[in-house]
Amino acid sequence: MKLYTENYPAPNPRKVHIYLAEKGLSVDRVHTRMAERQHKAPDFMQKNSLGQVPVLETDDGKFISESIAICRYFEALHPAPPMFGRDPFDAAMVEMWIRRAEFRLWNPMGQVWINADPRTAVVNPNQFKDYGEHSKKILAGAMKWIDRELGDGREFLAGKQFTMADIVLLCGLDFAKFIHQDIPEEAQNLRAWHARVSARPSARAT
Ligand SMILES: N[C@@H](CCC(=O)N[C@@H](CS)C(=O)NCC(=O)O)C(=O)O
Repeated sequence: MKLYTENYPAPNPRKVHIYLAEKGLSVDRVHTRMAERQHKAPDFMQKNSLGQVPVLETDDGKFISESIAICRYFEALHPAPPMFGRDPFDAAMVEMWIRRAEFRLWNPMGQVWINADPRTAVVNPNQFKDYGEHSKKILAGAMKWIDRELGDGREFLAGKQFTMADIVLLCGLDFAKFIHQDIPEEAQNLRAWHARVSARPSARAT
């Protein structure tokens, strides 16, 4: 198997890197240099028509895009330790929080990156600056909402166990920091959660 991937701070590849570290799995990595636009090269577009990383090439030469789909593929091959829930309710909580983290936090974060960050202006010359600025507020609101949710004292986002939902949130928050959108000072539950999951060895996977 081969994982076409990019290094930190690319947040979607990092989800897979952290997941693999948690599972104790290693996969050959093909460094797909985004700065050199290798993810938009014709041969790469054959692997993923969206021209995005990560992409997993399976041993029988098939391609899987989407970070969560790649992790689910590994999960089916290597169920232990479970990263997508231990029973039906748990699994629903993990799915619920992955989707909430993606829709509520990652979406506005992506809009800040695309529309308000000078580093993407070259590839996105028609930035909607107002929308980018507005998205900063939506992103901060999402962080405060998750902070309130964590106020019930649970250790991890989807419950008692560290799961894929924590990985999605961690990679989102660290990328948000990279684009200067840090966790609000008053969001103490979220800050404590962030410190807790960042202390895991897997968080060093970049
Ligand atoms: N939903 C996809 C998103 C993949 C994605 O957006 N990857 C970024 C790197 S972090 C990328 O390749 N961006 C280039 C582009 O969208 O053109 C996933 O979870 O894998």
